[in-house]
Amino acid sequence: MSGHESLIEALRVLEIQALEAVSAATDPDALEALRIHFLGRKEGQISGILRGLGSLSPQERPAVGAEANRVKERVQGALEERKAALEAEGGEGTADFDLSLPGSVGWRGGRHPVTQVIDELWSIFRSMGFTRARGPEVETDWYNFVALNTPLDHPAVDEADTLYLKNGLLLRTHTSPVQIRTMETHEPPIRIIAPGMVYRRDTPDSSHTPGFLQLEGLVVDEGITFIDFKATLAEFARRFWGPGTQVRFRPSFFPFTEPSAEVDVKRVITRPDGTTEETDWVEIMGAGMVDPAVLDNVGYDSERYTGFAFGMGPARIAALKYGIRDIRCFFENDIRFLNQFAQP
Ligand code: 2U9
Repeated sequence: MSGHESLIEALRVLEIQALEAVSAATDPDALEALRIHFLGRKEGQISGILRGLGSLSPQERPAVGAEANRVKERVQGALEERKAALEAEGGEGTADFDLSLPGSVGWRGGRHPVTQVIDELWSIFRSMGFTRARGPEVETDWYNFVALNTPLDHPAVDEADTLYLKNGLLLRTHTSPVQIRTMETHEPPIRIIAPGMVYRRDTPDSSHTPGFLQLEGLVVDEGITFIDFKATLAEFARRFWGPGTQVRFRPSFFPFTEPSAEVDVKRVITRPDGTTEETDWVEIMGAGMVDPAVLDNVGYDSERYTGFAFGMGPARIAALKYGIRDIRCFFENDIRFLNQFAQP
């Protein structure tokens, strides 16, 4: 190998070493050290070869000079490119990483829309002095029907409407047995709400599911009147649906209340996108003054005590509140549906 060939060979080795070192460098100081090592005017390895050109013959000089310049430019270019890349990654002196921005929060799940409604109903009644009562979902004819003044030949007792178990027990068709059990074990004053699952032999459609949540309430004390009944439920309705909500009581019939009423509200729906719509009257609950026969059945003196009761379906309330036309949406657990009710 002649002198100029070995110099060209040395240049190519330096070129490979320099490019590898540049791409491995992780900070600007390291890049500057590499620049001095390879291209520095005094000590630089590549510059050193350029300086030695003088000892070559005039015929050899141009080829080595051209190669040295090519390697020098290539390494110079690689240093600049690497410097720019490090800065773009967020090196010192760049402003593309804003530490003051809030972090991104991962998906956390949230309470089911019907649970949100039950919590809201509960907090309104709690603020009015109610406590929460619970009882079994498997019940007897007595607690589910007879004690509630519903004779066993009443259509609701029929197997077409009620889910019976093999041993003569049944799945409660309302939470009213909870109120009977509470009265059996407590003296007045009674002021309770009973939320829970109830079961009916219904074919599912847009407003029925065979199992559903109910929230019932009961107030019993001396001197409870129809005024207490109307005022409590109207106040509840305005607390839930908004202060200007119109409320009306329509005569109705239930075996366990006398007189009985259905409570309607006229409200304004606010959709998630902020648009609003005024509705017709919609029914939000059934209610009435507790039938004296029911008080007698639990051993209360119905001459001394009076009371009122009410019942509602939280999923139905949630459907009205959110403008959902098919109640089954709440029970299919489609995450795309439920996510719309996620809270911040
Ligand atoms: C006792 C005495 C009386 C509870 C009542 C209703 C009227 C009623 C329905 C609302 C929608 C059931 O879920 S729903 O289908 N409920 O209309 N419930 S009065 O009356 C009682 C309860 C217990 C001891």
